[in-house]
Amino acid sequence: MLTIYSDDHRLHHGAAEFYRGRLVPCFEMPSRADQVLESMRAAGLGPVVAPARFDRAALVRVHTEDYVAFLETAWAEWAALGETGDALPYVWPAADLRQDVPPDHIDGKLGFYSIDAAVPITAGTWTAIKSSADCALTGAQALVDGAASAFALCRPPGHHAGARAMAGFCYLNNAAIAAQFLRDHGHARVAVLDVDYHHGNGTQTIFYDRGDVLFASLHGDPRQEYPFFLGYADECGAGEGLGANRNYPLPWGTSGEVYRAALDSALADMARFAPTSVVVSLGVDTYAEDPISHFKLRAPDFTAIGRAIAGLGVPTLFVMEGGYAVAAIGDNVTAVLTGFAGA
Ligand code: SP5
Ligand code: ZN
Repeated sequence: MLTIYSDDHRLHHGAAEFYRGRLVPCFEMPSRADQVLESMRAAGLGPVVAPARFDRAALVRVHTEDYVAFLETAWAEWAALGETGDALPYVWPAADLRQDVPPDHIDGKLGFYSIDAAVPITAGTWTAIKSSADCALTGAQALVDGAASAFALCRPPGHHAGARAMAGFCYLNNAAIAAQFLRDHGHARVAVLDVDYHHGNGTQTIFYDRGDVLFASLHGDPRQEYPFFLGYADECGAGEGLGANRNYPLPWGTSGEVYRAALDSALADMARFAPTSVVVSLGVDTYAEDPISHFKLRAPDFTAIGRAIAGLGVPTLFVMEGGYAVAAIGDNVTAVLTGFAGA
């Protein structure tokens, strides 16, 4: 399987995120991607190539023009204040406030264009997130060119990012950008399967009213788990997208066995949709030892996930999302991909 990877991810290294009243070190760190790359190479899963460069037209197919412009210039505007540490938001246009006027000042913009405070912007963030999106686009291009599968080793991840909002370590929604690219290049129906531990709120909202992109997600129940305010089972899509959104919230403590039963249901939804290609938002933060999550999956469960996805028999792009047990992240990702390739 072709892997697409760029060293540019190392240019994004946030110092801290806000959690329970304190700034805590970021769980989303460069060593994550390094570990995945090392395991992929050790497993001999196929060639690793650098991404091609795509222009911003592919980004603004799913993100708003003003949001992409914000991401491009945020660090420069922050640094112009004399700040040298990471840019972080501190005020948001929540209920009762104006949500229709983007502010001019960077402090206002950071809140206007975000959902939470787990999205540090550093000097190298734009370069890293652009390269991460290019990895996903290069993988999508490989499918357009006839590949049966590809793995975009994206970092930073993307599935919490909405059309005009960063959140949960995510800035550009790599999976959504890739899915839209597939739609724009001959794929009539694209299914996005999100197996990250957290609900892919960004991907859901981007495609919620569309019938040409199915979104199916298994994740920690939002009653208990981030992002809390989306990801319930009764969110089924709207308008032409009615029926093309499927959420499988699962409780803390979910075992591999229970997880696989839910996955089979999600895969059945996808099979009925008859996709021409599949994008998998591949998070392995469902792992039993993950430091911020509460499912109980182990390596054999990851192999089984890959094998089950292969059962769809459709060209498939894997896009890296979360997974914070750094020592195991590479082996867990490799287990999914070898399970898929060996099926
Ligand atoms: C892509 C992805 O997986 N994003 C996850 C974002 C989760 N953000 C909230 C995490 C809360 C951190 N909890 C720390 C618990 C330490 N014991
Ligand atoms: Zn996650």
